[in-house]
Amino acid sequence: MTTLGQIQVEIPGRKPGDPVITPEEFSKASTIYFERCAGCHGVLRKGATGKALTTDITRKNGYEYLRDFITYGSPAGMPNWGTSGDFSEEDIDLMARYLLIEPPQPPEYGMDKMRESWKLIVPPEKRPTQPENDLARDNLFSVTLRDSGQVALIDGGTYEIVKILDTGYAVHISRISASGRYLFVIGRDAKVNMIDLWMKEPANVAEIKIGSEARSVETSKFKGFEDKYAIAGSYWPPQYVIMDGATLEPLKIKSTRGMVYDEQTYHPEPRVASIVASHYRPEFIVNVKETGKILLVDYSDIKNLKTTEIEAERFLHDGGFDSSKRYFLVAANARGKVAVIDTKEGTLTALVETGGNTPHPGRGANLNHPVFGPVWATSHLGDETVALIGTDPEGHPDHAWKVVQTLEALGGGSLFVKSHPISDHLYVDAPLNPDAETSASIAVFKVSELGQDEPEYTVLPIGEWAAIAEGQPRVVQGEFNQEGTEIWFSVWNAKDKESAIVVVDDKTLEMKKVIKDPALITPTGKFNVFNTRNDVY
Ligand code: DHE
Repeated sequence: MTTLGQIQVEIPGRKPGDPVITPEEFSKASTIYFERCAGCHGVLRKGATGKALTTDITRKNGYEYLRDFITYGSPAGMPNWGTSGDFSEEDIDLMARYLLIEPPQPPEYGMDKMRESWKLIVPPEKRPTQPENDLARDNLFSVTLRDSGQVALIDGGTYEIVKILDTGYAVHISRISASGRYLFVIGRDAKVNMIDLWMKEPANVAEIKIGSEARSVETSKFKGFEDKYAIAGSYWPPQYVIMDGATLEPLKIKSTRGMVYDEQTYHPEPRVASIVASHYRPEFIVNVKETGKILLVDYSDIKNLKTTEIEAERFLHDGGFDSSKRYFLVAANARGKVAVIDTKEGTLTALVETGGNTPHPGRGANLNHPVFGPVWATSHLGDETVALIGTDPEGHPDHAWKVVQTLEALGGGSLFVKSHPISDHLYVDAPLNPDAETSASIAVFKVSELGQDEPEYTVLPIGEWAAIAEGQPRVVQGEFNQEGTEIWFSVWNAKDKESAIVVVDDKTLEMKKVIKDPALITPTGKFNVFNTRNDVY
C-alpha cells in the first residue's frame, strides 16, 4: 500500500524489466500524476485530451523520449513542465520512470463513502425564510481561488469582496440554483460545497465528497423542479450522483463505465465532463468523455431513472447552449468536432467539424452575426482559429450547424470565448499560449463588423493593465456582469505572487477597474450569478 494524495492505493506488482522505484517515489509520482497529468491523460492513462500513456506505448518510446517530452512539452498542448520550472529535474526523472510501470487504480467511491463525507452544516429548517442581506445577489461573481481552495464572492457593482469561503481544492466551476439562492461549487478533489446566498453572511450549508477527482456540478432548472436536485459528475471513479437540492444528501449514483459508442468495446474510465440542466425537459445533460455518449438523465422520477443515451463523438469536454437555449453544443475536443443536441426533442442534431485543432469553448459565446444571424463561437486550444457555427435552423436554414466563418485571433492556447446579448464584442483569450505577452492579452472582435472579409481584432493588454511586478500571469476567462456592460478577466499568477481581476468597459474597451487583494490567490473561473443561472453567454 502507498498513498496517492490522501488516497491509499496498491503498488502494482513489479514486472521483470520495470524501472526501479521505491514505495516513497511511487507514492510521490502517483500524486504528481494524479494532480498534474490525469486530467488530460486519464487515471488509467488511456488518453483523451492528452495522448494514451499505457505501458505498451511508453515502453516502446522509452525513458529518454518521456523525459524530454515532459521537459519541453509540445505545441499540441502538452505543457513544458521542465523548462517552465514547474517540475525539477528529479521530478522529471521520476515521472519518466513512473510512466514505464503499470498505473495504480484508485479505489471506488460508493454510497457508503459519500454518506460518510456528507455534512449538513445548516439544515433547511434552520436557514432564513427570506433574504437576510441586502446584497445585489444577482450581480455577485463567484470567483475560483484555485490554489487556496476557496471561492471569493465579489459584488459586481462595488467590486468589494463580500466573502471568502473555504471549498474543495481548485474549484473548477460554480453553478447557481434556479431560484438564485444556492451556489454550488465543485473542487478538483470532488468536494461539493453548497452556499446559501440568503444568509446574513453567505455561508456553506452543506458539503459532500463525491469521488476522488471531479469537474462538474449542476442543479435542476425545469419548471416544477427548481432547486430540487443537484448533480455532480466525477472523473474518478467514472460516475455521477444525483443529490437532494436542499441538503446535498446523495440519492442515486450511476456509473458511466461501458462501451465506446462506435467501436462498442469496453472502456473502464469514461469520465464525466460537462453537465448542464435542460430548460425544455426535467433532464440533466451529462457528457461522457471517453465513450462519446451524451446522457439525457430524466430526474422526474429518480427511483425509476430513465436515461436517453445519444451517440455523439468521443472525448466530449465542455459546451453551452445556443441563444434560444434549445440546442446544446459540446466540443468533442480531441476529435475536432462539436456535437449539437436538440434538448427539446432529445436527439443529436448535428456533428460539426470545427476545422481547428481541439475546440475548447467553455460555454461558448452567442453572437448575432450581421450576415448569418445567430451563431455560437468556439476558440481552439491548438491553433489561433475561432469557429462560428450557425444556430438558427428556422431563420437561416442553409447555415444552421455549419461553420459559417473562421476568425483568426491571437494564437494557440485559447481556452474561453465570451459575449453577451447586448454586447457588440466577442472576447477571445489565449492563456496557454507559450508567448508571455500573448497569454496575458485578449483579442476583441466587433460583432457588427464580422461581415467584412478579414475582420480585424483589437488587442487588450489586460496583463499590463493589472500592473503586476512579479511573475508571468496569464489572462483567463472573461465573464460579464449582470447588465452586460462590463467584462471581468482573471490575471492568474503563481500562488505566491500577486494576481488580479481586471474589469473592462464593454462599450469603450477601456480598463475600468483593477481588483487586487492579498486574498485573491490564483483567480481563474468567474461566474456571475444571473448569467450562470440563465445561461447567458
Ligand atoms: Fe477546466 C470548465 C475539465 C483544465 C478552468 N473544465 C471545464 C469543464 C470541464 C473541464 C469538463 C466543463 C464543466 C461544466 O461545464 O460542467 N479542465 C478540465 C480538464 O480536464 C482539464 C483540461 C485538465 C485538468 O487537469 O483539469 C482542465 N480548466 C483547466 C485549467 O487548467 C483551468 C484554466 C484552471 C483550473 O481550474 O485548473 C480550467 N475549466 C476552467 C473554467 C471552466 C472550466 C474556468 C468554466 C468555464 C466556463 O465559462 O464555463
